[in-house]
Amino acid sequence: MAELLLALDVKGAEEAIRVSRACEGELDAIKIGYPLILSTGMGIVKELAKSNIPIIADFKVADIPNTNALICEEVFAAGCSGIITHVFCGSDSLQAIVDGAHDHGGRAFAVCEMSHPGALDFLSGANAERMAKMAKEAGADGIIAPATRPERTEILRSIIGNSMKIYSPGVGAQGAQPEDIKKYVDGIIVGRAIYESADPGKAAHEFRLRAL
Ligand code: O7E
Repeated sequence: MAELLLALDVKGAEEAIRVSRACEGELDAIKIGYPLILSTGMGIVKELAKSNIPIIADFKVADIPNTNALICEEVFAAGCSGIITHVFCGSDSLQAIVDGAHDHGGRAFAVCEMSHPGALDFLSGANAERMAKMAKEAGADGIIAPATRPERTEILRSIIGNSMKIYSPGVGAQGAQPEDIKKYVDGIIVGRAIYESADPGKAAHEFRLRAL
C-alpha cells in the first residue's frame, strides 16, 4: 500500500488552495516546489498546512553545507515538515540537510534516480546506486526513485532496505501507473494528472485507491 503525495506545481495561491481543498482527505502529503513558491512566496506553506497535511519542500537542494543548513532553517521555519535534496554535491552537503531537517523535527529525502529520460545521462545506474548508499549512511529518511523505471527502483530498494521510505514520481503525466510501482515504494508522487484534471478531488481519490 503506497501513500499519495500531490506535486502541487500550480502557480498562485488561489489555484493552490483550490486544488488542495478539492483533494482534502485523499492525500498523505503535499509536495511544493519552485513553480508554486516563486509565484506565491513561502507564506503559502502555512496556508496549506492549515489542513493538517505534511508539506514537503522540493527544492532539490544542491549547495555547500553552510548554505544547505541556512536553507533548512528557512524551510522549517515556514512550516514545512520535510525537505528534498540532491546527493551529488557530496556527503557533507547531504549531511547538512539531514542534520538540518532532524534538528528542526523534520524529515530529509534524497534524490537518487530521476524519472525523466535525461536522468539516464547522469542520475541513474551506478551513480544512483552510490547515492542511495550515501543517503542511507547519512541517515536520510528516504529517497526519491522513479516510477517510470520500476526495475531501477527495485534495485535501489535492495540497497536502502525497508527502514527508509521511497517516494516515487512519474505516475500519470510521465506515463507510469500506480500498479507498476506500488509494491516497491512507500508513496507515489502525482502532479499534473491531479491538478490539471477537471475534478482534482476525484482524480486524487482514484489514484489513492489504485495505490492501495
Ligand atoms: O509529472 P507530474 O506532473 O506528475 O509531476 C511530477 C513531480 O515530481 C514534479 O513536481 C517533478 O518536479 C517531480 N519529480 C519528477 O517528476 N521526477 C523526479 O525524478 C523527481 C521529482 C521530484 O519530485 O523530486 C523530488 C521528489
